[in-house]
This record gives sequence, structure tokens and C-alpha cells, in this order.
Amino acid sequence: MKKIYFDVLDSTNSYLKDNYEKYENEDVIIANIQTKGRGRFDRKWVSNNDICLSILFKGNNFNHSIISSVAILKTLNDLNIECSIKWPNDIYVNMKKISGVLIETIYESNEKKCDIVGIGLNMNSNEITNSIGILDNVSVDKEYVIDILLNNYRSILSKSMEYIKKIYTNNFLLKNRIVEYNNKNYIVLGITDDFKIILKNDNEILKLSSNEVSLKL
Ligand code: BT5
Repeated sequence: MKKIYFDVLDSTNSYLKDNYEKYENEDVIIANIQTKGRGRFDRKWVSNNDICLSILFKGNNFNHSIISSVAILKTLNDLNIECSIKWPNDIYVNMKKISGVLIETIYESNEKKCDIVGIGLNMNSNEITNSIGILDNVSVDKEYVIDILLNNYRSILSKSMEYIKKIYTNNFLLKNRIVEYNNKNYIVLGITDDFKIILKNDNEILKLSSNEVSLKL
């Protein structure tokens, strides 16, 4: 994975969306400062000297939702920080969000061109309620964390989906929790093989994809 640095970008994902043709498979765009970070559903991602990067994947079909979560989880565990994954791919430490992932797929004339995996990982907590950073837990250099993260990502790409899913589900924060969806309460049973969340109440069982729903803790 080749690292390409920018001092300032509006968003590493937006930059790669506009420029993916210039870059190779597994190139990594890293911004020291990101001014208009994006979350899912047009939400904002705030950062201040934190880790903001996007990895480009051309011509393969990995499940980056699950792979990215496990790569971030392993990275924090390598730093002796305990954490959990909130479906689909937020990482929480002590019930506070430390990392989020925005995955975008580019199509041209119905043909898939690439996946862009954007990772925001806090070094510091910020003005967002319930955020936390790596430096709140351990003293470590940002570049060192980026290298561990990319090494973990690379190594997880070569593992079986069964192995990756096991790590994901063993660290799955929402399991057996009550969540609200469409003004009704459901218990979370787990995730399906195609990464949908399974919700159950007395009347129904739902399987929802991450494009359809955003669940609060
Ligand atoms: C995400 O969205 O969590 C995906 C964030 C992805 C950011 C990376 S940075 C590199 C790349 N370039 C981009 O432009 N984006 C990606 P979502 O699940 O929608 O969560 C967004 C919500 O998280 C916001 O509405 C806030 O409530 C909260 N939030 C924003 N910034 C945060 C932060 N730094 N730490 C913790 N929570 C934050």
C-alpha cells in the first residue's frame, strides 16, 4: 500500500472520487488536514490532526465494511486499547466513538470501477459529544498508527471471510441490545453473511442493510 500525502484536502474520499484514474490499486491518500470530512448519509466528519485516509481498491470484490472494521479493531488492540465494533463499521472505546468508515463505490456506465475506503481515526477527542481519541489512551505517534493500520488491512485481506467474520462478531457491540427502528423497539440478533443486521421484536424479524438504516446506541 503506497502512501501519498497531502497537507490539506477537503475530503480524502472526495479527492479520490475525482482522481482515482491517476492512482493504482491499494494506493492510500492521506490528508494532514481535512476541511470537509464526510460521514455516511451526508453527515459531517470532524478532524483536527487526526488520521484521515482513503484506500483505493480497483478490480476486486472484498467486503470492505467488515475488513475495515476488523483492521481498525486490531490496530487499536495492538496499541493495547480495548474497543468494540458498532455495526456497520464504527469503532467505540468505552462507549465513545473513536473511528468511522465511509465506503464509496464508483460505477461508470454500470461498470464498477473501484471502491474507496475512507477511514477517520481520532488521535484526539473533539467537540463531538462522545468522541474519544487514541491519545486519550496511549501516547503514540500518528505515523506509527497509520503504518500499523495499513499493515493490518493488508494482512486481513489475505484471511478467510470466516476468520474475519468471527473477529467481527466476537467484538460486536450491538449484540442483544435494544435499538429503535421506525419508532419501534427491536433486539439485535446479529449480522447475516451478506452483512445485514438482524432485528427482532414480537411481530417480525428484519434484515436491514447499512444503506437502509442508521442505529443509535
Ligand atoms: C462515519 O460516518 O463515521 C464515517 C466517517 C468517515 C470519515 C473518513 S475521514 C477520511 C475519509 N474522507 C472523508 O471525507 N470521510 C472519510 P457516520 O456513521 O455517518 O458518522 C458521522 C457522525 O459521527 C457525525 O454525525 C457525528 O455525530 C459523529 N462524528 C463526526 N466526527 C467525529 C469524530 N471525529 N469522532 C467521533 N464522532 C464523530
